[in-house]
Amino acid sequence: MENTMVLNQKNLAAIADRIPCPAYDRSELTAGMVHIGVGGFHRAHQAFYTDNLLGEYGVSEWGICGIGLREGDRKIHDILKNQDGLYTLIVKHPDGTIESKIMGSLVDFLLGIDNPVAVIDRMAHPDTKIVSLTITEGGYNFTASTGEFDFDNPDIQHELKHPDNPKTVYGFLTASLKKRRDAGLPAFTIMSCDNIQHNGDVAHDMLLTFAKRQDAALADWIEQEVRFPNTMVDRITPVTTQADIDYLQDTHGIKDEWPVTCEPFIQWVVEDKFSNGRPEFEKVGVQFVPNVKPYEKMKLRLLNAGHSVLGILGAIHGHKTINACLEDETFVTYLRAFMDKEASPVLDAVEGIDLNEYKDSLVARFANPNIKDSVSRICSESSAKLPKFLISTLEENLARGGSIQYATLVIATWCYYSDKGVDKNQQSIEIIDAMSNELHHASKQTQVDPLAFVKQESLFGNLAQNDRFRNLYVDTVRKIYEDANIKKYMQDLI
Ligand code: CS2
Repeated sequence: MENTMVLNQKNLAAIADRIPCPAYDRSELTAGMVHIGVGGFHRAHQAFYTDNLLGEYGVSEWGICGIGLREGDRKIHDILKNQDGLYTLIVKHPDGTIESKIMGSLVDFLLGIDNPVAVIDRMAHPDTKIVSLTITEGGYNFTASTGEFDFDNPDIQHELKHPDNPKTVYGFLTASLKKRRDAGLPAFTIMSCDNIQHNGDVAHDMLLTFAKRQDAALADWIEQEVRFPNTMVDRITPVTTQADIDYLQDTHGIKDEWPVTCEPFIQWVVEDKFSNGRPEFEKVGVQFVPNVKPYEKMKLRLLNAGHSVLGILGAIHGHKTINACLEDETFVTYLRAFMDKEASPVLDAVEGIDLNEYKDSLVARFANPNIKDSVSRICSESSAKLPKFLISTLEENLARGGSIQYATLVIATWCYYSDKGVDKNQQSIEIIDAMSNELHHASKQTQVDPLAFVKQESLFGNLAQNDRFRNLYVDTVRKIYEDANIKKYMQDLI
């Protein structure tokens, strides 16, 4: 398309002739929310709901200031700065329809590594009423099997000694809350939007553990003043590809350096407990409930675990995307068997939700051929995901004498995956995991000690000591090491 327009505030009026743009006055917005961890998911989810709210109800005090705490956040920071916080959300429907819209809810972006004081000041600003988080499962700094806060983390050690020069989310939260307390300002709400069961409770427990060690009086104030709602968040948001960037340029003549793509489905269930007010998100479809826990568990143990089942088995089989797995009858049947026979029996009933319909909808969402969610995204950081999504289901089934075979095949395959880094056709697999060295080292011992991988207690607790599990696991991992034709073993179980 001729006459490409760079996405920024100056060009917005002209871009609005091409695709829908924010019609509200962005110059009026203040940042009632500060969000740490502006990845694709935040931009497809909370920032999307916020954009809808700002557009439909003109509530100018609920803009979002993005915060990045890691060097890895610099790229998104620089791009969003150049684009005045604007970006395109590209919603891809299963029938091939694509809806693109410019989002305007991000009003500023700060980098903690460049200017920690600016970040603290922004969080301590009277306008800030909520600090929300998508810092990933690994960002909460606890040991997966025990849930204990990890004080050995050198950044945490640094923050304990230098509270004015924070590095992690915990140091920034305590520094800014201290400033608010000292200035007589109300506390903000801390709203976790990560895929962790009881994410608000976890954020509370971890922050309080840290704060007690850093400043006991402050910890008391936090305990009394800060609310930590649990939330269940959901929208499949694949990694943005060059093809998505080109699509915008070719189809609409818009140059956006980092658009976000996602599925049409979206859900957000939030506990209605806030320290200092909240946006009326219920007006744009957010569900506020007294207790979010059954929803979270259902989502993590079916959607996220289902993803991991497909991702790990699919990676070794050689499928590149989740929808490719769903085009393969063996994978569809296996996924459904895992959900019906292992995940569902240990779920609590969720009022108003028919579990069968929910599972059908997941299968349909995974099959969306336009989403092309990569298996490598799903498998990334499995060491932070599987303990919560899959291993907990397995442990609960062991305790009740339930089926464990579907999850065990996934764990044995994960061992092979971590060891070999190739699929069954010897094609290499890119492993993205903060624990990849440890995983590789442990899995490499499998030939000498078949239980070596599951003896990693930080991930598996004492699973390796359970007779029923160990017998099945040893048998399964041996077979996979003899012949990595994973589909054969899947078919044996369905
Ligand atoms: C995925 C999630 O890799 C993963 O953990 O299951 O990113 C998933 O796409 C989102 O939680 C959907 O809400």
